[in-house]
Amino acid sequence: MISFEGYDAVIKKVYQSGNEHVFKFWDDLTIDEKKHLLQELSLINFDEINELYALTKKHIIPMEFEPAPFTRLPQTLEEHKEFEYAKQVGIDTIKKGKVAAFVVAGGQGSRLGFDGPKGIFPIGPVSNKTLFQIHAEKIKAYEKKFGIDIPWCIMTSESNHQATVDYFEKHNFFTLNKDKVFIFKQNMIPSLDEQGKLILETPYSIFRNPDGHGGSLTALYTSGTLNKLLTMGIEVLSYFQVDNPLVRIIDPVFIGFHVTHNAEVSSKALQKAYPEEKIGVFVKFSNGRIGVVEYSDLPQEKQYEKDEQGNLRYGAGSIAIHLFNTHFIEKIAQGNISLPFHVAKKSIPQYTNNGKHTITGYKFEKFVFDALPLTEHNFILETKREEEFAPVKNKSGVDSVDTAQELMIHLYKKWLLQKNIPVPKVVEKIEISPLYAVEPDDLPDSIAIPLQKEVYLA
Ligand code: UD2
Repeated sequence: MISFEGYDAVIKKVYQSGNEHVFKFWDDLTIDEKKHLLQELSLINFDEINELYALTKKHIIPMEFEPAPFTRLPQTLEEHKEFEYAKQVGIDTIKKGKVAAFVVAGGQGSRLGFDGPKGIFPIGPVSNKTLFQIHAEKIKAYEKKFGIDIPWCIMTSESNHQATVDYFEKHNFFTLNKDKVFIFKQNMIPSLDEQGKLILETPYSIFRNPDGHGGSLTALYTSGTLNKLLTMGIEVLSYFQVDNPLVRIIDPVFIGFHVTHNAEVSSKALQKAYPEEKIGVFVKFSNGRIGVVEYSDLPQEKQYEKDEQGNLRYGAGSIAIHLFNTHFIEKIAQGNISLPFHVAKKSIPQYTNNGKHTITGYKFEKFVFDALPLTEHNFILETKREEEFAPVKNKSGVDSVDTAQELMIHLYKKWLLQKNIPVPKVVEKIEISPLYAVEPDDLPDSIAIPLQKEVYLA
């Protein structure tokens, strides 16, 4: 057994758990590298590791479920009145400074073939603005509209935290009040090989992956961000994913319904475009709780099942837009209530005598929508796909840069049309800066759109 002053207990645990292979390169390490490895190991909870590995062997039989009820888009006069009332409540809540924004941005742009935080990916079809800039400018616009500061929480992960902070600093936080932009890291969790053992990433570090966006609730708490929000009187956290440039970050109607329903979590739903679409679906479990079943866990027969009208029975898809009550997050975090881990079999680079080799192993992630079944009160609101969802996942094909940009252009044209502002035929691409209009109502009554192929209204 190796030894190192001050770390005897850690070393013992590593041997007891059968992970002594992590010391394979021990004799070649410098003192600092040895310390680094032992420090990483000291943070590992080996009981948890055993539980995670046990998960990979378990055949989890999902609880029975049926489609979840949701509030549809208004159709009747009565429903329109309800939406109008919710909007007023929402505006009131926002103006009282009770709402903050929260983006999860722990993922890398690897599926996009982009080396860096996904938020730095340029997506503006004309402006080339990055996802982060578009989100920041939306928040700026809402601040102006409602006459208040809107705190913004940004969750990063170990691999992109510094690059994210540097980016915001370089751009002066896009003129947002930097004291109200909270950038914090999510936690990491070791990945395991097929035998349930730790994996070396370098001779002196363990391969770990971010613990999923479900780790965000704990990270908000442990980073001290939640406490700051509570001190500021923030009651509602508007949660979204970095890869959706169409997200309506501050939506009065949604917020109003959340408040009037006394919801701990509220979510937006839209009709799935096709059965195989890669979004989770809202369900009601047999114990009466509401939740989301991820697309990869939805049994195939349910994926294609139709209702009497010929629509997908499990058609209410989750686009990862939620509102969280800050006291609910506090309750979860303080109560040490852990969301469940999901297992994914993935290729993982392992450090060996001959350099890095890819092995098959297990990564573990928490999903934020697993907080839904923990709620006493929740609310699901239908929304229009073309107005709120343009996921940027892939380099090409479905949910790609091209499709997202097309959806953006399509929405901006629709806004102008709603205002009876004609878009000349020669215009192929049009983009509206959030600082010019964050909602169609913000557009002036008349705009002379220049006769050119690409137009940016800013
Ligand atoms: C997610 C949802 C899916 C649907 C879709 C909409 C899950 C499991 N699936 O699918 O149901 O709503 O989005 O676009 O939620 N992230 C972190 N830390 C992590 C992992 C992810 O911050 O450890 C962020 C990531 O930066 C991104 C978001 O979470 O903003 C979603 O991650 P993803 O692209 O891996 O999720 P996806 O497309 O599988």
